[in-house]
Amino acid sequence: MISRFLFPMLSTALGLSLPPLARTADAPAGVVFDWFEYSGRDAIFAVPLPPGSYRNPVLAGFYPDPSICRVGDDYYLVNSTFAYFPGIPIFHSRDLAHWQQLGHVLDRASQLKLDGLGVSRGVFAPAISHHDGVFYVINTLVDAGGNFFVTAKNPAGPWSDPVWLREIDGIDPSFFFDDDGHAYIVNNGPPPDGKRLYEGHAAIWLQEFDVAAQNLVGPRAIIVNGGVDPTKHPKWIEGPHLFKKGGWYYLICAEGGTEENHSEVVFRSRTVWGPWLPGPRNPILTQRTLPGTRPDPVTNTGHADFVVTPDGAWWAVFLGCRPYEGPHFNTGRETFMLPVTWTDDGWPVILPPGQSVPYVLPAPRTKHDGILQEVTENAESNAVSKAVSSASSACSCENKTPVPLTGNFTWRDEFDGLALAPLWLMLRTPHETWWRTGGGQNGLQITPRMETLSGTGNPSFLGRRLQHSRFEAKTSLMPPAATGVSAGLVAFQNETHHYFLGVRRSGGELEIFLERANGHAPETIARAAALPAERIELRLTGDGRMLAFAFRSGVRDWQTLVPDADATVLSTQTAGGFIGAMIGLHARLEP
Ligand code: 6LW
Repeated sequence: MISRFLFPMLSTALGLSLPPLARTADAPAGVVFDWFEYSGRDAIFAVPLPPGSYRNPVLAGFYPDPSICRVGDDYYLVNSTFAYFPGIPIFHSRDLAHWQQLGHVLDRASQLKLDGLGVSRGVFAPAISHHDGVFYVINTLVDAGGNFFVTAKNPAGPWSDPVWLREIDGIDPSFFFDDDGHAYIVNNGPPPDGKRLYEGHAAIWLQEFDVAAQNLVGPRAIIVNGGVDPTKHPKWIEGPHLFKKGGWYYLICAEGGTEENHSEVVFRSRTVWGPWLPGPRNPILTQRTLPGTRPDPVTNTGHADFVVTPDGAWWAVFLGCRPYEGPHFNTGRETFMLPVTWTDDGWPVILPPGQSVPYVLPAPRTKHDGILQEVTENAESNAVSKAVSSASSACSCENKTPVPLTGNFTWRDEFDGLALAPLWLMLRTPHETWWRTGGGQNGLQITPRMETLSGTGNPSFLGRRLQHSRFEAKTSLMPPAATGVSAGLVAFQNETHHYFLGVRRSGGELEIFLERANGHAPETIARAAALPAERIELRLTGDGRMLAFAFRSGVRDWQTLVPDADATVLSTQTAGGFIGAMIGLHARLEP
């Protein structure tokens, strides 16, 4: 009974219309993973959270380019996901500080074709808005179609197929629905006449949008050329958002590039077409002037979006990073939040110059904060939080155990739901269903396939975000029955930077191996024989730049395979790109 319904239900829960993977008589069986457990223990998160306060980052780990909107008492937030599938997680909150994932905006293969893309291409910065009962998410699919938007009546989905905006180039589009009935799309684009006068020279473009016809109309114009001070050759003006307050139009943008010079800047104008005057105290957020030696630094801050509470308080979400040593961070660009203050002369400030981003600060005051505070404090304790599958999370989730998204916690998935928890992502668009969970089946079954972590296909790999620099990830699996199959635990940054702690059969024996890709093709850096056992456990422990890989077979104690692998292999500084590391499960046919 169960298997008859399993595949259709899975497909619905992930929004995929995929044929089940055909198994020929001689194809190896799926590898069974019994459970997966992830614990994070960052020192900065051990600082207690006083009542009425919240913790930064609000979304720890690879949650970059946040965009936010409010509808009544409800807030919604989205992030970029590059070549991961499903794309663009959407979160809900009633108090701005505690978020729960509703699902993904791009969860169908028909919406998101990522085939062949490098892992840092694809879904760049999205922007979410709500207008006239409709939610809009606008985005750029880099190297795979360009700018588009999708719409939904219910933020939990279903979201429409993409409406492509072929006439716009550049990235980071954002809608602005004016109160006079006009609507606009503002985005980053090329400098005037496409002539870059210096590296990083870009512009902010504006064009009117016809809501009824769902297309762009009228002239396209540059409203900011270069950035705040063109004489200083500002780099990478991007991530624009428009809003109106007190008779002024405001434009906020990221400037400086998404690394150590990142910042947020502001302009204002009496008309939407300009002239746009830069604020007198730009940047309104940056950490680039702070000493590199400060403890627990938050770096690379910028790419903000604003929201106003029903009682008129302004808040900014933005991205930032938490390096563990020098410039190295493995947790990617994370979502932070700070209050916005307004100066007497009518300019917003996120953080005055020279101040560092606080990790704990007073929460927004909302009528819901009492209830949610209690829920989140429970989730943040050492109690093990269990996976909630996406099928049940596409609802108003306040009564369910929230999945912890920040702070220290342990999260365990026994894969007993009929669908994968929405934290699990895969590389690029799947074209067959190679994973199977729950419904009385054993744990998670992953069908080994030829695609590898180094390729540009959709390998049999499910990953969740690394959210801490001090962490432990463990799994238990049935060793592959057949030779020619390997399976295990992966720490993935990109195609050329990852670790694979695997189990395989070699000459009738069980072998544990560690593969490392560090800028080149993967190489095996350690091997050990394991005792025959029905189950093998694999463990990855991280602490700053040290990674330790261990295994346990049968009842024996943990055996360390490699005690001191280099964690900076997984850092953005080493690997480049826009994404954070993922930890997950993988099965493959041996190359
Ligand atoms: C994004 C751009 C940025 O589109 O990085 O930090 C790019 N800001 O605005 C990729 O996330």
